[in-house]
Amino acid sequence: PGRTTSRAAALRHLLDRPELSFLMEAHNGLSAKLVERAGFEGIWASGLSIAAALGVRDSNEASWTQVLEVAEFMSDATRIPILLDGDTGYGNFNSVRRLVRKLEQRGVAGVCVEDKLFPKMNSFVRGGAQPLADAEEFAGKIGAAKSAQHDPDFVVVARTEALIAGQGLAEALRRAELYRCAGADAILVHSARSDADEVRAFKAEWGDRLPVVIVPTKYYRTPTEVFAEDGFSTVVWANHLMRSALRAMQITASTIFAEQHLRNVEDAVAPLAEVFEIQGEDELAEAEQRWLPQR
Ligand code: SPV
Ligand code: MG
Repeated sequence: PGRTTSRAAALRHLLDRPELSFLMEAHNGLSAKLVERAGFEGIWASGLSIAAALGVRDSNEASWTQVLEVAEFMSDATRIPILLDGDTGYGNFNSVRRLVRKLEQRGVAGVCVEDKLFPKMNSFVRGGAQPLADAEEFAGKIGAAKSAQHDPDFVVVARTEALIAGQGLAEALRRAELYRCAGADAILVHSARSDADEVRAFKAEWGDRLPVVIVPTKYYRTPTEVFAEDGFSTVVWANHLMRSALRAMQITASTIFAEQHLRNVEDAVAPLAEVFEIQGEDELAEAEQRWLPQR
């Protein structure tokens, strides 16, 4: 895509092109590889899923450098672009500048930052009690993020939680416009409703000022064609590998615990040969032939 092959350029293309694009959640190197192998063009490095996989809450209990380490494993494991869920940016405008530089160094194509307060809480817990950042302060954060990038294609997505916080469409639009003026490359508008009405109303009013990203975790019944027809840019499937891994691991753990043998589990889990293939053991064997003394 585009004039360069950088992953940031590839992410920018996914956001800017007229056809709908999809980002699939991953939370570690393995899940990132599986996203790529499934055919997806980009990865959503989900804050919720990374936290859950680390065994902590989605409340900035993992430090930002711990998240960065996970993102680096995901980046090393794949070639497709990664959009990191950067929560609130882990601090103020200055924290976001440093985050952007570190993400670029580690091959992450873009970051999404949301207009809540640090430490954040997940958008779906304790609905309503979601204090928003001051809009002007957050716009400064977006501008600072844009000023920090070295690769002109690095993507900064501004996410507004105005609808999550129950502040209504007008406030969501007001905030999105401030963030656009501050230099955001795209707007993510989030909703906790079980229908897509409020994000569709947002898109109708917003038009094509900037690409709009949505996360239909709660309005999963809305047909994807509706999002395409409305002209949304990108759909994020935000947590479904973490949730599928959780269920699969629960079943395997409880089966082995109950049965105290592996006979009923072996055929239900991935063969070890597949694990080695995904890890690239073949390449290491070849490299050993080449680089170790052959006696
Ligand atoms: C995430 O995947 O961490 C997100 C999306 O931010 S949500 O969990 O819906 O807030
Ligand atoms: Mg998140």
